[in-house]
Amino acid sequence: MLLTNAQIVTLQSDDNFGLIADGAIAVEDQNIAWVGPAKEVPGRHLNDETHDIAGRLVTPALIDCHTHVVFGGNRAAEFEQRLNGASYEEVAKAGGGIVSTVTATRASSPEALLADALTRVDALIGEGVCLIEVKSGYGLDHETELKMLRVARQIAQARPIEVKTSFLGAHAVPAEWKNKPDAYIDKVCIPALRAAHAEGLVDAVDGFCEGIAFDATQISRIFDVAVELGLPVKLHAEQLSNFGGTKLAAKYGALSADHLEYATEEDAIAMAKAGTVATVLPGAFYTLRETQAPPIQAFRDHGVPMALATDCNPGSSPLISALLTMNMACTLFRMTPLEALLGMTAHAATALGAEKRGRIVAGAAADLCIWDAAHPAELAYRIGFNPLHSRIFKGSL
Ligand code: DI6
Ligand code: FE
Repeated sequence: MLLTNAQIVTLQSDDNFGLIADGAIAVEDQNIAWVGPAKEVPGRHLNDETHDIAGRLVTPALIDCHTHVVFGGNRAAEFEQRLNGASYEEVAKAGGGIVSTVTATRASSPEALLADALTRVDALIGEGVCLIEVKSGYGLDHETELKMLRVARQIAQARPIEVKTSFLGAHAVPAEWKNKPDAYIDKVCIPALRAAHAEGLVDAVDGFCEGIAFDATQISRIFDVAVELGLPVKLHAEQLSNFGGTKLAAKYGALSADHLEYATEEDAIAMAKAGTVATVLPGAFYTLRETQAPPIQAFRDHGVPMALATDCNPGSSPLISALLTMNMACTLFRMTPLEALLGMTAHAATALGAEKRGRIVAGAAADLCIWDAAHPAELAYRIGFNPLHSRIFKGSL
């Protein structure tokens, strides 16, 4: 296949988005075989099946590198209670909060979990997303953690999308292990991780390093098992306080540290040295009405790549839009439209250890978006508007 008459946002350089004004892309066997100016198309591609895309904009497909799209129920009632004056603690005592999602997820059949997750995945696909990460972490028992990860794998069978899974057994201490976080890690979390890995269900290991969840010592015991199993790690770090997660993540050479509102310049330096991506999550910042933004300038100054993601979850970020995430990153965090697009493409790919994704370059996967837009800044600029014309997944329109 040969795409012609395209404005190609290659992201091969930061200079004007790496734009090729009148370009062509040749696709062969699910990969990009050639990209360049229209008048330089090599002779071997001139007889390919040609699609004139009428001057539209082409970007790499979007990547959502931090989601919790598999979960039971929702928390709209809790949202309402809080708007009527209930505190987060009161809601939790009344059976709300993360515990209610754990209860609903345990009670849901795999079929129901999948059907529910697909409603969210379809919305992301409709905006040009071709790769998502999906975490466990609402099971918090052996059986349900594995059930969530099997459902996450099934998403990629049910829809034209690629899925990377992260084991997040260390998301919260479940009610039955209250005040016994270490026992929970030893008796539930680590055995579930080993079993999930043995079943081929785990691409990375994640944790929630926070006062209300697990400390760095507890997370490091899980990360040690990840290292033993040859799995990369990532971490929810510095979301509500500076709790040492970023330095821990850097020490383990994590793919990414995520949230990072309370990270410091020193944390940014540690991440730069370790090659750890900073994944920022404006949906959670917005929903929790946080006022301290992540240290974006420190990430820039020290050359830490910034990824962006929805953090789609029923509690702190019921956000199911990659485009709105990009807009929020610009408006709330003062990221530029180029940084937002890199955050949803090339840097998101790095945060997932996904090679050959996120830039339009020969040899990369042919996962592309065609937009009814004239300039790449338009993607982050509008609020609640989707200019996607079509999506190419693994070389197929
Ligand atoms: N950070 C968050 O903001 C969510 N998980 C996490 O590690 C909260 C999840 C929830 O409230 O259900
Ligand atoms: Fe999260």
